[in-house]
Amino acid sequence: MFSSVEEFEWSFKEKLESMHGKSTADSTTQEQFQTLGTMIREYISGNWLGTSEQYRLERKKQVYYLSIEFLLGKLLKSNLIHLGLRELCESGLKRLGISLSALEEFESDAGLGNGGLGRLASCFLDSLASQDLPGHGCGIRYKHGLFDQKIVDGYQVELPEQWLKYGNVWEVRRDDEAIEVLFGGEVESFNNKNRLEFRLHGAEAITAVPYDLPIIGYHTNTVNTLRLWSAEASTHSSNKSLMKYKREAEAVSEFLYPDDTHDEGKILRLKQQYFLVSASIQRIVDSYKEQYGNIRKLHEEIAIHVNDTHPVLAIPELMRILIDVEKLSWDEAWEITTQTISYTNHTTLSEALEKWRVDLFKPLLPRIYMIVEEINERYCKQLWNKYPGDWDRIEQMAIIAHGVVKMAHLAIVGSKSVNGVAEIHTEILKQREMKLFYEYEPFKFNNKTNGITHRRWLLQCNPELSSLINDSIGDGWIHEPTQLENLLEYQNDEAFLSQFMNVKKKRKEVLENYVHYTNGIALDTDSIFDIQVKRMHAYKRQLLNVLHIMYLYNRLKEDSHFKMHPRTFIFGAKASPGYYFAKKIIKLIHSVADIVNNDRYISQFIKVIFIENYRVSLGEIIFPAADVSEQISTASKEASGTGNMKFMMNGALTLGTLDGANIEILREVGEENIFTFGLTADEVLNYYQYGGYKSSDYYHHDLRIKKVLDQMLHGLFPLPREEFEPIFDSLMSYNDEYFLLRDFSSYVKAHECINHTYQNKRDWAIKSLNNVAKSGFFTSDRTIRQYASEIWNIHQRTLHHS
Ligand code: GPU
Repeated sequence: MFSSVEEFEWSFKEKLESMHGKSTADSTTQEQFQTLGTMIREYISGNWLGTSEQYRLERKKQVYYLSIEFLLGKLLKSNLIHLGLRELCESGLKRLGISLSALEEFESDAGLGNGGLGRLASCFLDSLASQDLPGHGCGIRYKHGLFDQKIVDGYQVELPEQWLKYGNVWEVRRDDEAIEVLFGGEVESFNNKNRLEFRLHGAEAITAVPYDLPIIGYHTNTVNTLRLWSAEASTHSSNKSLMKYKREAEAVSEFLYPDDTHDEGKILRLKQQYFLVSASIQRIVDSYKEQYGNIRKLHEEIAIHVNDTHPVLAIPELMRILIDVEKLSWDEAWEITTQTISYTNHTTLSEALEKWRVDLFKPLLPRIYMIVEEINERYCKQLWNKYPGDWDRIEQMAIIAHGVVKMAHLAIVGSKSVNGVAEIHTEILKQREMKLFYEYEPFKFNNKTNGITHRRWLLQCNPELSSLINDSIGDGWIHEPTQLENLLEYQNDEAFLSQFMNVKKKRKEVLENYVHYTNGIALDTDSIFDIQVKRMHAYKRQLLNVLHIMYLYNRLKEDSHFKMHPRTFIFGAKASPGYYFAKKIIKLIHSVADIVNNDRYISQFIKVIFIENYRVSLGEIIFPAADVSEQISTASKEASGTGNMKFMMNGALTLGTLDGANIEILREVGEENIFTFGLTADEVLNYYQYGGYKSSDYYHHDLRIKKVLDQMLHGLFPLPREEFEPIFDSLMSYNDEYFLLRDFSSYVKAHECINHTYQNKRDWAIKSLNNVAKSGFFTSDRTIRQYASEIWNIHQRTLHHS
């Protein structure tokens, strides 16, 4: 099918004809895309089957990565690159008058995630397969992924996302592996041969149907699986009207919750969590038993990882199966469960720590609730033995307290490993947020600094930079990205530096094209592209960026001698639909953009661009075009960040606080290759603990701040003062929870430093090159190797080349 261009051409025509009954000339882009996707899926089917067969034959320990989100993006291009077939397909299609890039463009993003957490899961799948590691994903096949964002008059409007409109060419529905998940009902206890046993009666069943996606490793035969569960009505169930039951069943996998780091207290969300967990764990145990029989050794052959607390019901669900179905004792079941499950924490924001009210939890999942209660009771007893009389401590550590189930506590107690996602984040967990748990079981806690797949985030999205790298240091970096360090030998090579600068220029032109086309605004590619793309959130401080732009505007207006290198400030961000403040910031960015971009004088120096509907596929054109990467969260608040790594890998210089992985970026590149500013995490946390910050002092004593805040209410925008009053109030009446005013002057200085540094383009290019060269540490291959050896104890499969 793919052994020569001619053969490809022939196969493609055949396939198009058999699938759609059309000739190339009459076919639509959709049909062509479907044809190519199908050919690829058939092409890898042997390796897909072969991979799982071999895991079985070699009795490889396997990890299942449970995640409520997988933000995959598009798959055609990466699949072709991984298979080494892209050039061949491109030529073959060209001969048929078809543009491969048009087909790649046509594909919808699989946007089954909100942001960093879901994208991390996708990078991990890529790194598992590419390193021949036995690891699979388990998630939900949401009918609608994260909403599409439209901007209307500067306001965000959400539209339902439709990624399945034309079906999904990569998936294989597996009816034979469908399984039922039970909700509600009552727990009945009975005696069986002197053993107290439990069963549910009157529960409602929802059928979980798996759709499997192949996860194709880079230049290897390994094809792992991402299993996405879809909810359907069960054939035997329910006394409700059939239509109502069907609607309710399907609702479980209808929408992804558009929340990022906020706990969504909706019962449907809890249903989704248990649906994912129960279907996945039941199937994992089934296939284990089929192969090994003896359930007592489950933890020796299987590892189950829970991505944040969303899938943490895996703990009581596994207990339920081991006790109620496999008839093990509590102690045996607990030993196996706590040796099987591991957990990653992704935030310390208290509003993001999941808590479920008992009065919601218990009726929905009565047997699971019983088990959680038992886990809690036994745990509290153990604590009592260790800390007799210390009620206060025990209450703080309990899993159930004050009528809520604390999911993070359940996760810590029921896992063998608890990890944070960057060094500072793990330290904050150990020393502050989870201090008591760390004191009790210090051995469980460890750090796994996040990473990104350098295949998508450099090789694929920046072919110009990749070729230049290949031409200088060779292509060994693709297998071992720390080899990017060899680029440092070219720091003084003028010819190389000029090519390196040309690549950046070229990539800025690509983004310019896109923005020009979509926003109708022309950009100056000689200006500094200063970019902040990430979810809109108060702690990420897009507002600080805007305040600084308003300040620059004032500066330019007031002082005709003030000169600066032209800057293009680019934003991309979705706000959770119910997050009022975040939506206000989107409106503010558009209002500032209107003023700035339409001012003849000002717009020579500054432009402000908001890119609508930021998503993975847009990230792929945005990261390569950046000169400056804005990573300006309030120190201690951003667990890691991963966009920071994508920018760095594409040669942007970070403008960042000492937060999350920024600290590790600083360590890698050295302080001459990064711009840092602002309070440290300790300073921030001490302010929270002991007080001492008064934002109004900064308003009254810093005229720059006073001016922009006053302008927000009146004088700059043709809007009633009420429009941005909530923003003003957050900074003044509510004492600026995220220390924007405290960090403002330090942020201005860092920007001045950027402006100054950029004057020497050669020096800038060298700093940029240092960032690319030191980005190898942030490959998710490294992260995954650490998970594999330090948590999961899984090993590469042996490849038999045929
Ligand atoms: N993160 Br909790 C999300 O994207 N969504 C969430 O619900 C939670 C965390 C992010 C962190 O904010 C970010 O700092 C981190 O890099 C990312 O998870 C992956 O660990």
